[in-house]
Amino acid sequence: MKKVITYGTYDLLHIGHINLLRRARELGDHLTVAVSTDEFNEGKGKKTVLPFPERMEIVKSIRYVDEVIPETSWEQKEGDIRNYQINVFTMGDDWAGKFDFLKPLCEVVYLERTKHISSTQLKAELSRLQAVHGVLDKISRNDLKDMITILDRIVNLK
Ligand code: C2G
Repeated sequence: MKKVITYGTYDLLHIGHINLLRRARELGDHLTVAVSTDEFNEGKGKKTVLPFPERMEIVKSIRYVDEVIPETSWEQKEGDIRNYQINVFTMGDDWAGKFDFLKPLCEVVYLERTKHISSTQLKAELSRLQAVHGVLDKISRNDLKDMITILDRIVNLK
């Protein structure tokens, strides 16, 4: 059995993650995903929206994933590759070259990253929407109607 491993935060799951996991699984017959713990993410300077147990459960429920383990440190990869008899290590190519030191232990594959989406972008979009809602909550319905009327007149100025 050809075993594959990949590592990541997997916060606010999106199509970029799914594309990665699908292609990672296609590299072998079994995919293990090491999901970053909240503590490890703090070390990465990443504040996640979803807590670690939920991110683990979500990743485990994906059809391409056979096993999930915690990622608690940068140094665990070599041990994981040995302990789980891994044949292929893979990551998105935003990490290209960063894990070549694993080449003596297993195949190292960098998969093309899905463009135009990231958990960071989704978080920024969510906070923008919250800001808009925050403003709208402070405006009465009548004031909002007046503003729409005024905007309508401006837009339809002949
Ligand atoms: N990814 C992708 N396309 C995107 C976003 C992410 O292919 N649009 C890939 C990343 O390259 C990574 C995986 O999805 O391989 C998980 O991405 P993150 O959750 O952002 O993981 P990251 O913070 O990069 O953690 O030890 C390695 C680290 O834990 C990687």
